Amino acid sequence: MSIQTLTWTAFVIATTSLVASAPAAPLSIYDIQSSTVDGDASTYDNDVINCLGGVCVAKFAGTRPRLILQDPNEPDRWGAIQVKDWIINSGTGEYELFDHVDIGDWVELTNMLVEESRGTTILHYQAANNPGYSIVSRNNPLPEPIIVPVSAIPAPELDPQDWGWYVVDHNAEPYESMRLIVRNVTVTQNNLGKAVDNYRLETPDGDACWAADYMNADVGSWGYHPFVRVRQHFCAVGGTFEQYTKLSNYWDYYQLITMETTDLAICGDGDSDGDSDWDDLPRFHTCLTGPHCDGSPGGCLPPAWHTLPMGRSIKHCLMMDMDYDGDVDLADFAGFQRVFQPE
Ligand SMILES: [Ca+2]
Ligand SMILES: [Ca+2]
Ligand SMILES: [Ca+2]
Ligand SMILES: [Ca+2]
Repeated sequence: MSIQTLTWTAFVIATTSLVASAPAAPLSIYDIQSSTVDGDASTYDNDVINCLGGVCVAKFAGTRPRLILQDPNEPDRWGAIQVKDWIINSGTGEYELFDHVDIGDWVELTNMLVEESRGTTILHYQAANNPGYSIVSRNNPLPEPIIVPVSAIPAPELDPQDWGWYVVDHNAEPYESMRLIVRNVTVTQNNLGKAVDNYRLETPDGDACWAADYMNADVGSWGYHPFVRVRQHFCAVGGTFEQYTKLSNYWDYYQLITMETTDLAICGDGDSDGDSDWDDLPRFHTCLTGPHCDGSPGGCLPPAWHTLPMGRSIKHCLMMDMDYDGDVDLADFAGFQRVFQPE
């Protein structure tokens, strides 16, 4: 072998090893969620990947801390993912990722293990690959929750063969870990699901989904929010959407997880204290848009509703749109009078 051939061979080996050790191109949340083997589990399950990440829209401390990241570039489907961080720094006693990321931070992730955990795709932060994340920017606006028909996220069905509850299909999967809102629903059943903490939300047409409050900051780790009672009606219910699967125990269902009291919007209850009285009138006035929805600032459609100059932390005027037509006008004032119950 000539010197030239040897040199070329060495060059090829060096180049090849350089390519092989280069990090793979980072994936978007959409890439990870939308590539599935069966409409559900991600094809990246068990892979270690880099992710372009998204905006932190929620944090759930619980006993096993999790963040939820949503990519504002994917507002309609496959746009969110949960990230778990169970690694406590022995020096500081803090969770390395969870305790350093705030809501509104855009977080990029490296060397994350993709895990299909009980039906939900989760990125697993690993100590061995510290730091594993970087905060690209702070104080980003949160992507809007999307209003979906209840029929888009149907409740599971009971299989009389084994008395298990199973998803009808995976058409709801693109919404996994995204923030959703359903409207005009009534609690028709509770004590459902693996942890006996699910409840059924049903529309007047009989469409139904399952919900739970285990991530609700105003509830605690288990149990129902005090607003959640059988026969309670809500103008809107918001939350994070996730799947729970444990087929060995006959469970596979999608559930809407409320995150705070304001996710449970009782009609006419503008200050989220569970009743409709004089204190709710200011909210009605602020939400009052008139009958024309033209998308102008202060108009009737979200996201304008999000930016209303109210001191209280109510995110929507959906509790005041009592005829569900997308505006707050005199027709809704008639509805407000019907639910109005002063002390
Ligand atoms: Ca899933
Ligand atoms: Ca998924
Ligand atoms: Ca009230
Ligand atoms: Ca209306």
